[in-house]
Amino acid sequence: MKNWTQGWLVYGPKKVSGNDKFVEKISVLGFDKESIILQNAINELDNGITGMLSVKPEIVFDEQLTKGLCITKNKEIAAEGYDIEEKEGLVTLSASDENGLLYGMFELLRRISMEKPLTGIKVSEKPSNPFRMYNHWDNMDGSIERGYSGKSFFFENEEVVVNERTKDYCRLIASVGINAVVINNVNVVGPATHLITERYMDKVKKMTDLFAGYGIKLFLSLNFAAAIELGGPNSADPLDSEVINWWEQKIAEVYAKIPNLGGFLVKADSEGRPGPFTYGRTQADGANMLADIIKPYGGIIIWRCFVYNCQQDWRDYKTDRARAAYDNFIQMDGDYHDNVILQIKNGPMDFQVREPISPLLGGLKKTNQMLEVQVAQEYTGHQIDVCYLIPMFKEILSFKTYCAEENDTIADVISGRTLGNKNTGFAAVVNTGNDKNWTGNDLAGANFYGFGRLAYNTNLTAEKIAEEWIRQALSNDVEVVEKVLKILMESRTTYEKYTTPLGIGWMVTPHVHYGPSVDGYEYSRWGTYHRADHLGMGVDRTDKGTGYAQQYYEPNASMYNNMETCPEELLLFFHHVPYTYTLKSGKTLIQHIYDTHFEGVEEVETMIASWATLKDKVDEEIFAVVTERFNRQLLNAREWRDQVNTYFYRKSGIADEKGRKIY
Ligand code: GCV
Repeated sequence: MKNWTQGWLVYGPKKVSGNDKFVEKISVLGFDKESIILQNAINELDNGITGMLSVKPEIVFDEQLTKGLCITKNKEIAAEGYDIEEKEGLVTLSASDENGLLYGMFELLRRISMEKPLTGIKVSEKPSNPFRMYNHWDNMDGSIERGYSGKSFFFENEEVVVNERTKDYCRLIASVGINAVVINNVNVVGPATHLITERYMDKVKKMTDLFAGYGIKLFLSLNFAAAIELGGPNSADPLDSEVINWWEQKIAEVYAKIPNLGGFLVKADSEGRPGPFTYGRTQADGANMLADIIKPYGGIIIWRCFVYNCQQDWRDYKTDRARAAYDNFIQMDGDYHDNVILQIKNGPMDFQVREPISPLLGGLKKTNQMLEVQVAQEYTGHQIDVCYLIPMFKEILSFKTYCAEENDTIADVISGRTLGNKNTGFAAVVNTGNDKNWTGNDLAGANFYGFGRLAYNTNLTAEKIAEEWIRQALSNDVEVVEKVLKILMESRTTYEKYTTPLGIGWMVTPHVHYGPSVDGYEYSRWGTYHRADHLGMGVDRTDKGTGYAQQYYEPNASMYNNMETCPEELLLFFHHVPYTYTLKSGKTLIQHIYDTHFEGVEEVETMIASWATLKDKVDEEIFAVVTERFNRQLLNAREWRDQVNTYFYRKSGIADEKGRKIY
């Protein structure tokens, strides 16, 4: 008996909607029968159909059917894409490659699971982004940095674990179109540095092969100073020939053993991690050195841009952490070799519930870029509080950067449309662990599911993705779908209301990042300040302040620079604003803070009441887990409300117009 669930791949009995007649006989034409991906796809189809429709399909090869399901190779279809069409009782799934076949097969299962008829189906899909990637921050002792769902299922006691659960993980992520995964934390310390040595290579190879059977490339996070730690030269200088020789040998060794490894992800010169800056070299020097060595093997170097000074003085009003990624990377635009991808966090700070889009994204005009978001809820409620993140990711993707005449949104940049490049994509720090339900809170499964779906097709709406997840993971019952959809769709706004106002961010308990501590980071070295005094709050990032707003192309630069045109949800990110400033709603800033904090808690209460009505309609265990998390969310929301309101009441001395309880 597995002690983990099947997530959204729940193959229990479904309303048949005439779907059974299409799957009694299935023929595969033109694909290599020996292919592991094909075999995995067929097994999945077989299990899914048997479980959902009580039909045991007959599977044949290279026989053209007139009724039923034909899975056909068609070179015209885009890479990793698929077409499905039903005509006169025959469903044809066509793809040009095995990934496309696998994704098309999962689309069929999804439809069946959602009780949608296959009759009349006509879809044509191709991936929006070349790389669709999950980043795990798993450590080799089994802990997970910023993990809220138990321990790692990749590592235990400094060993690599490959088992049935690894396979189920592959099935889950392949079902939503993920094609690349980094299994270890970007902070590579201790035994993780040794993942590229004999000690671990057999196991890593086993995992790489298992992943490959689901069309997924395995990547490893790399310690930039590995040479020093693994007995090579006592340097990590990327221009030192001894260092280069050491890496040449090391990478040859790794690829001799694991020829299908995707490549490496590198966090350098960041939060104490070593990097090229130590040797007076540029980030491009570091990335290119590795990229040139790995190139003959078809490998990719993904280089993170989360490089900032984390030893700041809070008294210093000029240094601005928000500027750092752009300042550190923009000058070398065009210098990065073509198998380097710069991975850039969505915002200039660090995964807050509201931030502007990093000006580096699209700011770079000659460099491969990958957008990094965080599905793990580090700053958005630790998977205790519900926070469906896909609406936020949609906002990010649709942001117009003005980096080109056309095709200038973030979605364009990371799909490769803007520059016509192919080494681009969308990555997320994922929210899984070895908890039975994978994500701690079952409702956080919607983010785990949703990121993959969105990365595959950035045009899907957040509602559609949520509905798909609810129907597959919870129930097709209309009431369940409607109520959970409402909860998910409103959850980010609610979370934002009871936590930090108008883009200011932070105010969290330091290090842990759950629960309020308004001044927790105010006098720290981390560059994360709200600058509140008795008259107002917010950071002046205009041309009169830190100048951050000038990092955007026009008209964005002027829009943010001017308090009147700055989008209000980001007002305090860009401006220091008096508490008495009148917002477009007609409310003063201080009244807005009070109102949103009271509303936020009320909205949590409403969600809880709505969830409670579903007791007899969802799985008992899921109901209990989510209810327990909701209870904790309510306590958290109240604490945020009372601490934030009290803090700003005491600072400003301005009373709530509605005379509610503030302490
Ligand atoms: C993996 C934030 C997190 C760190 C994380 C870092 C990063 O600072 O709090 O835990 O480290 O981002 O993205 O590298």
